[in-house]
Amino acid sequence: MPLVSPFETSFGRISERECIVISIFSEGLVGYGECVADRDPGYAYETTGTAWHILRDFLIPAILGKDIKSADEYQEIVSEVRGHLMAKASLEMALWDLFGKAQEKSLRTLFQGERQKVDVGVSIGLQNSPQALAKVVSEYLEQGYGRIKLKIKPGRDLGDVSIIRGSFPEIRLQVDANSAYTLDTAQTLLQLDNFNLLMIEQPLFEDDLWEHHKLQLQFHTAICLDESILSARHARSAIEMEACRIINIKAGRVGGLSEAIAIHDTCKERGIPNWCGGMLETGVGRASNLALASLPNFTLPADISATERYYKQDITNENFVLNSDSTINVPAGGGLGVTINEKALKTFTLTEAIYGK
Ligand code: OSB
Ligand code: MG
Repeated sequence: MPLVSPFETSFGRISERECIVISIFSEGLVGYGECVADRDPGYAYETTGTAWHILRDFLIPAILGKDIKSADEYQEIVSEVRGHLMAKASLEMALWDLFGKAQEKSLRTLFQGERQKVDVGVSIGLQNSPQALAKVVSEYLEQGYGRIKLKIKPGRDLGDVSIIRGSFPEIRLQVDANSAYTLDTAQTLLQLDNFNLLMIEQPLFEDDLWEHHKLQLQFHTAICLDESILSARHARSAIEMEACRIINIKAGRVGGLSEAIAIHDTCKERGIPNWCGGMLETGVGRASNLALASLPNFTLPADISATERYYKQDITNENFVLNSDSTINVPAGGGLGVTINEKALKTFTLTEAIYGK
């Protein structure tokens, strides 16, 4: 699916999003899921290719024809597959959609989410110059986004942030490095403490909890972990180690909505705020993110933007729009609360496979 504009991060540039859309057929209903893995292994090791392989050869055969009543039962069955959390999460999302549709309840209701609308922001990729970045930021502010996230990488950090902070002294601003620094190279980032940022997201490598602890000791600004947190256990370790003060949750990254909720609960008990991250999802994944972000400990603005920020044509009939208070409504219909635009889905489909008993 072509993005409205290319999205560039420290790990690469994406102009088109490639993803796997899951349909599970059961008892006359269809549940939809989206796999957040992209074509390239930039953000994480999983790709559409690895997810396709794991789904086809392991996860789908493990669940076909089985009577599965809960996400926990599903996770028990697929626990024989190590890792591949994005592949696992995509099937879990489709199961949740089915559970909700069968009970005629929204995912928000099933999760006991408290919000009907979610505070959101926009994540802005690296631009060609700080001037170009300032223009993009001002356009999103005009559209009504109340929180801006800038992507940074070595050489494109302090300069970009100081121009944006200088031009917009009052806005809620945060940065995301996607693991582009080491403890050594991150020393230049310490000057970010002067820019009143909400947080700095994932400065160091994903398996470096202890290094993040050392860096957090040097920073006044809160460190937020994204890539490092793959489970509630990781969240607990990171919190006990004081490796971060905020945790971003993406259901795809952690193996599914059930683990995402477990991380939320772990953080809530320990007074660590959460926010819902994004992976440039289609309307299917965005609906899932909104349901998750309705939970009470998601107290910081989500990376869930309006459909038009990502796609001219989405694969859902519903388009998500930004409210004037920088929120997006949580879908209220059964399951994910979205319907598929079959024609659009067909237009974008590269390959399709059907499995059944
Ligand atoms: O690190 O948060 C990230 C997009 C793709 C991969 C990783 C990230 C992102 C974003 C975009 O920041 C968030 C969105 O979907 O709006
Ligand atoms: Mg991130």
